[in-house]
Amino acid sequence: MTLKKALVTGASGEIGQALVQELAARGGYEIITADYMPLPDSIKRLSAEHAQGDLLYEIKKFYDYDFEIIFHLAASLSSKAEVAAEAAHRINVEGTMQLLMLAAYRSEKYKKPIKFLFPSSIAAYGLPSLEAKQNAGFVKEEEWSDPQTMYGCNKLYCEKLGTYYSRFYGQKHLDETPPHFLDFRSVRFPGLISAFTLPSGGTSDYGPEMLHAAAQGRAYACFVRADTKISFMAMPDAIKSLLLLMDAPRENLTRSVYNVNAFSLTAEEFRQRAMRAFPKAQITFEPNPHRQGIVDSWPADVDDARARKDWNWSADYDAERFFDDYFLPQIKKRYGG
Ligand code: AKB
Repeated sequence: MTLKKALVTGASGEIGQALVQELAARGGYEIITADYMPLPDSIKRLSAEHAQGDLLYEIKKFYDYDFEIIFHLAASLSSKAEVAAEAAHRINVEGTMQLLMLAAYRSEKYKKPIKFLFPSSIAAYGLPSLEAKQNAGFVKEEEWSDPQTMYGCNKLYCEKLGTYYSRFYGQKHLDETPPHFLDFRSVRFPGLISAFTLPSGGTSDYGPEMLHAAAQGRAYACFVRADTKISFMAMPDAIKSLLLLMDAPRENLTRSVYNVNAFSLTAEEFRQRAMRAFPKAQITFEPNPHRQGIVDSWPADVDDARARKDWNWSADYDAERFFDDYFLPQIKKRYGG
C-alpha cells in the first residue's frame, strides 16, 4: 500500500501528539513531524522523521517532500503572544506563510492537490465589552471579527492567507487536468482539554489547569473570574473535527473556515465539577487583568451549524460525557485516586 505523506508541525504540542496518535492508529500515512522541541516518548516511534528546530529554518528541507496533507499546528498561543508579540507574529504568520508557499509551489509543480489543515481559534473573534459578549449568543464565523490579541490577529489573518492561496492563487489550475490546487481548510477551536497533556501559553488554559491540579491534589488559583464563560472541547473531538474536515468532499464545502463547538461552562462550573470529583480540591479565584481581558473578548458560544451541515460535524462529548466518559476516568487512571 502506498502511504500518504503527512506533515504535522507543532507535533510535540497537545493537538500534535493526539493527532499523530490518531493518524498512526488509522494507518495509511507516513507521518513527518516538526517542532522546536524533541518529540515526546508517546509519539516518537510513530514519526518517520522529525525536524527539530525553528520552523522558518526547517521549512526549506520540506521542498523535496511529496506531501499530500499538511497539518500546520505550530503556534505561539494567546497569553504567550501578548508578552512576546513580535516573536509570536514570526511564528504564527511568517511560519504559516512559508508553509502555504511551499504547498502552493509543490501543488503547482507536480500538478497535485495538497490539503492544508489549519487550526484557527475562538481568539479570531473580538467582542468589545462584557455586555456585547453577554448579548452575542451563538456567534457565526463572519461576526465580531475584530480580535484584540496578537494571536487572534495572527489566526484571523492566516485564515485569510490560506483562503487566498486556496481560492485565488490556485484558481488558474482548476481547469487543468488533473485539477490541482492548495486545498486550505480550517476549524476555529474553542479551548481544548486533554486528559493526557497540559497546554502552555494559552488563556483557555485555566480549564485544563484547574482540572489537572484538582486530580493531583494541588491547590489552584484560577486566573480568571468565576463567571468567565467560553466554550471548550475534549481533545478527541478536536482531532475528530480535523479529520472529518480533511475527509470531506471538496464540493460539499461552502467555505474554508468553520466554527466547531462542544460545550460552554463558566470557570465556577468547572470548579464545582472538579469539587464533585475531587472533594479535597482547593480552587480559588485570583483574576489576572490581562488574561481576564483576553477571555472577556472571546465569545461564550459559537454557532457551528455550517460545519454540521457541510461535513456532518457533531461533538461526541457534551459537558456530561466529557467529565463522566472521558476526562474523569482517564485522569483517575493517570494520577490515581
Ligand atoms: C489559547 O488560549 O490561546 C488557545 C485558544 C483558545 O486558541 N487555547
